[in-house]
Amino acid sequence: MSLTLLEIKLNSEDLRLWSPNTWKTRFSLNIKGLSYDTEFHSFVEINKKLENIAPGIPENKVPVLIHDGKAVQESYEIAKYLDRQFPKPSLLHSQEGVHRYLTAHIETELAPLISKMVGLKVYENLDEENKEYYRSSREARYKDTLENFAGDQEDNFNNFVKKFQLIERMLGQFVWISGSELGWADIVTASWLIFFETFQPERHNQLLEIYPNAANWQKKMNQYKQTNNQ
Ligand SMILES: N[C@@H](CCC(=O)N[C@@H](CS)C(=O)NCC(=O)O)C(=O)O
Repeated sequence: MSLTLLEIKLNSEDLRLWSPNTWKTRFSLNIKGLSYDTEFHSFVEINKKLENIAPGIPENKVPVLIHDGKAVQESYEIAKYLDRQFPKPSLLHSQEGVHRYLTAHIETELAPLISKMVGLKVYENLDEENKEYYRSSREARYKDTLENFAGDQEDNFNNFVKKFQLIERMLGQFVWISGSELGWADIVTASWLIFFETFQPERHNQLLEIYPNAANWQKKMNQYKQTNNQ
């Protein structure tokens, strides 16, 4: 049996595992205790050659997981696929609606603020060709320059802290964000926090000083960051 995860790389070897979306799949595989290989591609390579590397995928995006020659794309689709192929431990617990609701909150309320706080740092860690691609694709998406999109960093952080309260409250009542068992909502939150920590370590630590439940939860999630497959 072979599993290969297609990842996205920046210019620096020190920033090897940074992408929130590929971390979602990394956590999914690690939680299930599966072994896998990792293949790194730049933004430009992904956009030029992904269809050749992983035939049949609909988008030029990672994560893509190749399982015995079959390519599966999109972190949530991959999680569902892994639950079908390797049922235990389950990531979705047959509770797709609950996980989708929780992750919609994370992806629409928290993730955009993280993107504002880290976007320019991602850009700084690209070579010239990838910088050009990143700037033009993001500016088309934001309909604004990277600099304007980033906005006021103090405001972004204060907003982020406010919106994170919901998660802190959940973690006061439940062991995991997903409830009594570790699941997809935990994976999504932890993956976005890794993105934040990679580029804004001080702000990230500041957040966890404010929210002790989240700090304890993150320690528990960290055991699933460990992998021999980097
Ligand atoms: N919803 C997708 C998002 C995938 C995604 O946006 N991946 C980024 C890496 S973090 C990507 O491949 N971007 C390539 C590009 O922008 O050209 C998922 O969760 O898999």
